[in-house]
Amino acid sequence: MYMLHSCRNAGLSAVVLERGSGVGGTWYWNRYPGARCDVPSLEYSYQFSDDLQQEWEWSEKYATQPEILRYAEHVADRFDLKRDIRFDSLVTAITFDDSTNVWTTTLADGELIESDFVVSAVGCLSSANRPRFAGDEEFGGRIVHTGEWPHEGVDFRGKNVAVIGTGSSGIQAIPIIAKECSHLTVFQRTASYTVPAHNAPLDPDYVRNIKANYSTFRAKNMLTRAALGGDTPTGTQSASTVSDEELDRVLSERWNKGGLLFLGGFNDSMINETSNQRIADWVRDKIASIVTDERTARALQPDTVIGCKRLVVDSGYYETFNRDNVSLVDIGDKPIERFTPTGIVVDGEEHMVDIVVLATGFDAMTGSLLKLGVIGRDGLGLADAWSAGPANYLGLTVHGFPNFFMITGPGSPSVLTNVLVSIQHHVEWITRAIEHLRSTGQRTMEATESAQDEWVRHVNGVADLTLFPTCNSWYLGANIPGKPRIFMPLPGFPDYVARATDVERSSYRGFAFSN
Ligand code: NA7
Repeated sequence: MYMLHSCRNAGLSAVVLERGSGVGGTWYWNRYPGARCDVPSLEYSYQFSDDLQQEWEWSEKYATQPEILRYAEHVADRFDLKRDIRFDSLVTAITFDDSTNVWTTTLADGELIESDFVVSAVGCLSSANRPRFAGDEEFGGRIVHTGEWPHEGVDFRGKNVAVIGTGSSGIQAIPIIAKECSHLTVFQRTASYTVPAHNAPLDPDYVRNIKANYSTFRAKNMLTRAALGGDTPTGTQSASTVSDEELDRVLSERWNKGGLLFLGGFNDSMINETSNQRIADWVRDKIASIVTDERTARALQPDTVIGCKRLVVDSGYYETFNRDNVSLVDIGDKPIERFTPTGIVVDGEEHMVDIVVLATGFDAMTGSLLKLGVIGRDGLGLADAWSAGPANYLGLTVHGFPNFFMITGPGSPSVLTNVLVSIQHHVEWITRAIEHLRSTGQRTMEATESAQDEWVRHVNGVADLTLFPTCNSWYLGANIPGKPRIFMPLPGFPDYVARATDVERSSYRGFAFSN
């Protein structure tokens, strides 16, 4: 939506093609109970219009999916965006013509649309991962995926429910479903670390204060590693050297405050194994102190690096396992054997189930991009170009694909940041690049192979300085069988912005232009 607005401001004619029937992207599809943003509302919002950020009133510290969807609707209406958004428009191919330098986009109904530029805004977590299980076609109940939730909702009353998956979506949905259903069985392959949200209605004085200084607040956030939480600076100590008392003091303070900045209590949580281990031990103890059944508590204690998979922010997750109508089935060592017409079998035991909720995540970062069927110069397919992983330059462009841009693509900080801030940065960078082409009378720009190779080395080099590559996360593509194992996002927002700005100021070093 911001790309469209920005194109209009630059005097370009643009059309948005959207497979959904409404705006909102991730907030349009993920309507499962408990769906909520893990970035505070006053930060997870557009900042391109001061009028917009002054007039919109968020009700809670962390906004729910319906509230964010209402916000997206409001933005679309306020800036009259819908007249250039074509809903229910599934893109099946995007092909570059080398002789005319024109892109042709094909829709599922066969319609062809020509353009000079294509900008992908398909999102990082938008291609649902729907694993198949033996016998699932014989299952007599209902199977729903959190990322493709039915618009009319799901009635759990009186039902035996299974949730498969304990990432952010499962962890948000589980406490709500547990309160409504007859019995909930949680099938957990890997335990996640989650910290409480301590969500609450927003204090009007706090909101007034932020709104009075919104640009300073935004600017401070942009200077942090994750473009998030500038008012809560990262600690200056190493967790590896502080006393047990100091460790407990810092982590308790962060835990009681709640949210993703928990790991920012120390300056080396994600780069120092000892530090990470001490923080993880502290959280494991916390889990044991909340969950009353010892066996369940042990199963809920993760043994991986904390923060390696995206930290989750919850409301009453661990407490939910103290309910009589909730049970945990650990499928880490003994996977689901099969579905039957009436349930799910693990280790020879059938768990009776009426509704299965797949909270099994997404083919992250590249899934939706590759589904676009992009064919670049010389007939090169994006899927072929990326057979060994998503090689690109600045996370914005790909060698062999002139005038094709990605918003929050792999190779950029994207999912490691407040993504609204990353989106804004990319939209503005892309708009200026197009304006540069027009003002210099050139037709196309394309990343050179050497600039791209160097960028790939840079992204890998930064990731290797951290503990991120140590577990089977979706950042690495490890959740999708057969996907190349490459750390896709680039940690560190300010350094990234500096590099992207530097490229721009050098008249686009690393790009080749043609007329
Ligand atoms: P995630 O974080 O990818 O979580 C998916 C969960 O589903 C995770 O626990 C997976 O276990 C589990 N999973 C995936 N496939 C299977 C199969 N085949 N069998 C059993 N369990 C499986 O997705 P979410 O939707 O929760 O969150 C995605 C992001 O959205 C989140 O980080 C926020 O940024 C918003 P695994 O860990 O792979 O062993």
